[in-house]
Parts: sequence; structure tokens; C-alpha cells
Amino acid sequence: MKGDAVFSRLDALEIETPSWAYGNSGTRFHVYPWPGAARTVWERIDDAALVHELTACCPSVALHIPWDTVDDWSALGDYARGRGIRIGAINPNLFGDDSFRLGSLANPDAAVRRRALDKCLDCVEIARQLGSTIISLWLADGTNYPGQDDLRGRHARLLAGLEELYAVLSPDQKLLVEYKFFEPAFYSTDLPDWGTAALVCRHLGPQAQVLVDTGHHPQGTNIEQIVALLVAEGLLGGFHFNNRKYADDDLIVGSVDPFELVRIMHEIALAEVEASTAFMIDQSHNVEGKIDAMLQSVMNIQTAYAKALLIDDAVLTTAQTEGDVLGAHRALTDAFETDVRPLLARWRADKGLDSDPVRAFRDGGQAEQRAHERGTAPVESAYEKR
Ligand code: AFD
Ligand code: MN
Ligand code: MN
Repeated sequence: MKGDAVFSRLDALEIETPSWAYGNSGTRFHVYPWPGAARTVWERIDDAALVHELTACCPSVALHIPWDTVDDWSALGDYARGRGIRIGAINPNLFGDDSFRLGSLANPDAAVRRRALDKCLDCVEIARQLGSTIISLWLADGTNYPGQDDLRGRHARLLAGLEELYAVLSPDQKLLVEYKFFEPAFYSTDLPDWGTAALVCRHLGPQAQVLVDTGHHPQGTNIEQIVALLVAEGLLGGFHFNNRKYADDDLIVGSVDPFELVRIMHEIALAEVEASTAFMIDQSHNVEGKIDAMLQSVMNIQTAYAKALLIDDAVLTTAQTEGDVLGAHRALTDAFETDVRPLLARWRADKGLDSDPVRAFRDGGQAEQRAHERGTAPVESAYEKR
């Protein structure tokens, strides 16, 4: 695909950033407060809006409930629109409540399951009020020891809850079911892999699709093959982009394995399913800046997508058909090794943007301004409560 065609495909690529990446975050060991990190949902929307202003491709921000809960949802929606973005996916938090110690929708206690389901139903209503079409559901549910719970029983409880949730979706809404092979549960996870998520979605119906979080797979998993299969089956709802070296590291996407990101984006470009795919970032920048790390993530997705679009699919298909193994492989590596920074610089220049949004942010003084206005929000680390 040549330059102009790449430009129009880049124009259509919308990347959603997560509200939760703009505030202080960390690991279970410590949270290192960042000067100027967002303290409220209003500041998180301000930061998401700045990322969109500097990149022109991030017109929506995902919310996490109850972290982003406000009294007046239409005021929040208006505020986001006033900042040039809209509210995107709604993520119910089914892990940050004491009652969810043994799980949420799969919990052995019916009263707890009811509480978890009510939180999900509230999120569907919030999404409706905000005009959001995606409920993005990740369950931390699982067990820590063999024998702790009935594994088959947990699956049945999970399905029963999701059936009730699915039934209240409005026709324009989708339930994206996310999977993760472990953490915070360390013996079994109730939605551990793409197969389970796919079975659940098939059980629920066409408004349920699989959410692929790129940090949620065992070492060595061929993620692009999972993506290809889900696309083939009409089950790919979208992504939570991040990168990992070992586990769910929530690192800047494309920072550890940029070629994998190109291969993932190629499966999307080849099938031309961009319009039905939610490209969402889910990251936690614990030791680096919040906004510039998000900008780098957005740039890395655009870079990978541009490289994927440069793959000569005619050459690739011919080589594949003829069994030219190396020729087919080189069709991908030729594109991967192409420097697309000049192309992306032209795309950004056409939109009046700096060719390097990270540099524009770092030279623009917004970080210093935020640090001055917001200060450094104190954080509590679980281990410091003793
Ligand atoms: C954590 C989970 C999962 C979820 C995200 C937002 O591992 O990826 O989507 O938090 O709730 O990263
Ligand atoms: Mn995720
Ligand atoms: Mn995760």
C-alpha cells in the first residue's frame, strides 16, 4: 500500500486512552507519586484531551467505575466534549471491593454475586447516559488453591451473571469480555484465555465479543494467531494494548516487542476490520511520566499500523501460495524494517501537528504547568498502612 492510501487508513484509526493511566499508579510494592499526575476524573479527561490534541487520533477516553464516578454523568459527558473528546468504554471495577475477596460474578456467595451484577448493570446505565457503546469487562475472579472452590460451579455462576448482564444491553451496545491467564488469582482464573472468553461470548450472543489484552498471555503465546482466529470467527471486539516482558506488565505498547505489534496490526489491516475493532490502551506507567508515556504508546501503535499497511499483500500471497517460505517472511520484515517516521511526520504535518508528539509535550511546558497547578498527590501504598 502506498503513502496516500496509508494516510487515509491512518485517518480512520482511532485509539482510546484509559482514564486510569493518567493518575498515580504502581505495583503492590509501592506507588511512586508523579508530579502533576491527575487527581480527579476531570483532570484525567484534561490529560486524555491533551493526548488527542497532540496526536489527532485519540478522540475518546475509557472510564473505570467507581474510580471515575460523578453525580452528574451528562455534565461529565459535556465536559469531555468541551475538551474535544468523548467518553468511550465503561469498565466496571469488580476487584476493588472487600466483598470480592473470593470473586465477583463467580463468587460462591449469591449475595456477593448479586452485588457484582448490580455494579455491572449500573455501568450499562452509565454507558447509556454517556452514549458509550462498549462495556469492557475484566474479572479478577479465580482461586488460589486446589480445592478452594468448584471450578465447574464457578463457570456456571459466571455464565448466569453474564446472561443477566447481556440481557440488558441496548442494541447499540457491546459487551467485551477480557481474559487473563493469571493474577490476582494464582491457581485458577475464571476467564483465563481466549478460548474461554470465546465460548462465553458464543453462549451470550452476537453483542458479546472478546477483548484481547496484549499483556495477558503466557510467555511465548502467538497473539497474532489468536487475533486472526477471533477475526475469522467474528469474535474480536478489540484490544487493551500494552507490552509485557514476563506477565501483565502494562508497559508502553510496542516497547518490548514492536514486531509483534506489527504482526497483530497486520491481521487487522489484512481483514480490514478496523471499523469494528476497539483499539484501547490499558497501561500503568509507574516509573515513567504519565502523559508522555501515553503519547509514546499512541505513536507506537500508529507506527506499527503504518508498517503493517506497507506489507505488500500481493507479494505475500503469491509467496505463500507458491510455498516461498522466505519470500513470504521477507514481505513482513521488509515492511517492519521500513522507517515510517517520515510518513508519519507528513501525516502529522497535514494536521498541523509536531512530527514527534512526545517532544511537543516535553517542549510545550504542559508537564511543568500540571506539576505547578496540581502538585504531587499523596498516595497510600498498601504496605505502608501498617
Ligand atoms: C488490570 C487488569 C486488566 C484490566 C485493567 C483495567 O489486568 O487488564 O483491563 O486492569 O481494569 O490491568
Ligand atoms: Mn486490560
Ligand atoms: Mn491487565
